[in-house]
Amino acid sequence: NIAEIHFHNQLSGDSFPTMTEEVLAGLTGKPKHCSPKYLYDQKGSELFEKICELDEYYPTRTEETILIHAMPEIAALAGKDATLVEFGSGASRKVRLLLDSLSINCYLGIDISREFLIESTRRLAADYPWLEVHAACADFTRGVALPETIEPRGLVAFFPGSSIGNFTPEAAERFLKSLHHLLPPGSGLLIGVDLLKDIRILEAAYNDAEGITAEFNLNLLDRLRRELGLCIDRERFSHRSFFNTDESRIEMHLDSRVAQVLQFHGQTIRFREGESIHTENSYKYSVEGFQHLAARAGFASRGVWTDDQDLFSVHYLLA
Ligand code: AVI
Repeated sequence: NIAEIHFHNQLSGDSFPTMTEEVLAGLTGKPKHCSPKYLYDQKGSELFEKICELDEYYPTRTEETILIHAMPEIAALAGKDATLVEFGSGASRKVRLLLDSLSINCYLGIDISREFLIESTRRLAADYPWLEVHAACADFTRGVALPETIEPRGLVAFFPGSSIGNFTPEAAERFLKSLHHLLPPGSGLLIGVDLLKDIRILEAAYNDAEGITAEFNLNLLDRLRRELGLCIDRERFSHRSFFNTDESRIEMHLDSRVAQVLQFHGQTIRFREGESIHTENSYKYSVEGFQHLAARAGFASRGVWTDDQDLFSVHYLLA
């Protein structure tokens, strides 16, 4: 019993560098880096779902608790018959909380991981038979657009999980500006933002005892090997993450355990022992710091909620 969804491909028609070009530029860059979006192949998306269940990884369950408590106020702000657009929908779990409590008749999930997106939106369509469900496989770091069949009325954008923290603050502002441009005045943006806190709590969340985060990070190398034919051996790298206080961000790296040389598309890539590929940043904000950033992008704050330990925040912003 497969529920029907309306499927859309990359929502922007512009031409962008390919994955090979981007990875090559990152590995030959100084310092070496790779965009965190490439962490999310099928396996990576599954590993991320496991991370969300970990004791150490507080953001997911904390955001859910905040959403549950704030739901009556969020419902009042979102109004009736809204269209919900979720960025980085992943397993589409949190959105169920909204679907159960808000007045929503159309849902669009946007995610970079195609099969994962199709599976999770199909499940959603089966569980909410009255809901019009759309899925768009798109890389929203390259700009945002809506499929033509989605009416840009009564829109509520949902960007949970503090994925905004995976952009640099400058890129976050650009992204929010483009969202502001896309959303008609009066639309809402419900966004989860992780907060600055005790370094020990932060570092534990990205260095879990079971090693799932390490596996999530190292899976990137398996993906580059499988999809791009890069001769790279995960045994020669190790996961490292730490809080960079000056930059207010968790950094995730893959450290080369040995000095090594790789060949990729005619380029020689040399690693010193201990040299890393920087694979992710996860910026942490104060409530006010994020409100200022959102204001610079044109959004007005209509509500902000946190948990009783001030671990995480959820903001309702008005376009
Ligand atoms: C998706 N994103 C918000 C997660 C984060 O916390 O920055 C990705 C993640 N990386 C390691 N653990 C989780």
